[in-house]
Amino acid sequence: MKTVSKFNDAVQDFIFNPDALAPTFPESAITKPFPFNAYYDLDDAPEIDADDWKLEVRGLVDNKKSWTLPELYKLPQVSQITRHICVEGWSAIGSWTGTPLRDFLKLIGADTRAKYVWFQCADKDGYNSPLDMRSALHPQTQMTFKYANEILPRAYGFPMKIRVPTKLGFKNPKYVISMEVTNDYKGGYWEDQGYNSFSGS
Ligand SMILES: Nc1nc2c(c(=O)[nH]1)N[C@H]1C(S)=C(S)[C@@H](COP(=O)(O)O)O[C@H]1N2
Ligand SMILES: [Mo]
Repeated sequence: MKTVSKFNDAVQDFIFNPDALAPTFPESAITKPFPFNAYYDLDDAPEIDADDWKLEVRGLVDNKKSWTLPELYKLPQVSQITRHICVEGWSAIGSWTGTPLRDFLKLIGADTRAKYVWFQCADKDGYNSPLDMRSALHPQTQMTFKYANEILPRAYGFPMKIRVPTKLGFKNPKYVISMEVTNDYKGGYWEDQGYNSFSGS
């Protein structure tokens, strides 16, 4: 009984406490192949030229400079093996490597009292998603540059995605081109179609 109760405590903590850590897994648990998902087929996924790409930083930040990929690759990176859960009824475990978003927000002098970090993506008909600041500052929320220790493949969001293991899949934007620190709720691709913006813990 004690074990079950402990398990329940852990689950409840994860559901109701936005600062709780998402479970992590061993390499052997990784789902192969990891699924691709978007609102279009893989052939239509953005083909981003690394030399042209820049991450634009906007809104309530001290330093609005745009970042090139070589500049971002120089930031300290960490790895996580976590579960991605899609509302469409599948989940998969993967390995992502990158810079904790909270470290980057600190570096750019973001006003962390602001309500959201809003991400825009390069998809042909647009994709965007707001992330509440508390989740943006969560220790496992990551600016991701690698999948399975290799440069992030096109399917999974080259050159950069935001990995938020405490949130549902659609709150993990791929092909990110800009981030804006803001107090305004700017909506998102799935959020605007009725999916709950919080969608996680
Ligand atoms: N730019 C962009 N990001 C996106 C999507 C998308 O269509 N475009 N789909 C979301 C959804 S619903 C899921 S489940 C995951 C899928 O990520 P994966 O292809 O790495 O599995 O990406 C999310 N981020
Ligand atoms: Mo999804």
